[in-house]
Amino acid sequence: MPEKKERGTQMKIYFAGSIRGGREDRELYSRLIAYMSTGHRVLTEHIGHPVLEESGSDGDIYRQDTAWLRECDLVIAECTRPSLGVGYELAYAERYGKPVHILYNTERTRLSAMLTGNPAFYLHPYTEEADLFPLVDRILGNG
Ligand code: 6K6
Repeated sequence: MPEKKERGTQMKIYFAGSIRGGREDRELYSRLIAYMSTGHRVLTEHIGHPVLEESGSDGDIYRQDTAWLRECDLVIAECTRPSLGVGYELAYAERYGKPVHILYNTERTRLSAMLTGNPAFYLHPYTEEADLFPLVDRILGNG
């Protein structure tokens, strides 16, 4: 993972990634969250944790995550691994006027037309993980 330059205003980032949709990309989420956390605050840093504790009820999770979605400055979602929860979060963020950035590996997924066809979303197709870090810098205004 490249070292990140610290510059600009600290933002509150809601990072979205699959949980019950499948944890295959968990380590990628973790690397992205670590990278974004230098200089910014990731509200959902647990998305990259190796073991997720089921500490509260599903209602608690919904209330906390929707509160963070209303509070955040922007949403960055890694959507290669399809997840109903992430899809819901993207629509929720759109409803609250939040900028939504969608990262997806075009060699591993054909993203839903409900995302690629939505002009409100910023789409960021990629094929190499290394390309993600400069991409994230551009999204966050660091590069
Ligand atoms: C532990 C094990 C399974 O679930 C947990 C705790 N669950 C969650 N904690 C926090 N956020 C969650 C949880 N489950 C889903 N989310 C939110 O939905 C996250 O913000 C993810 O971006 C998204 C994942 O949705 P699914 O449908 O893949 O679970």
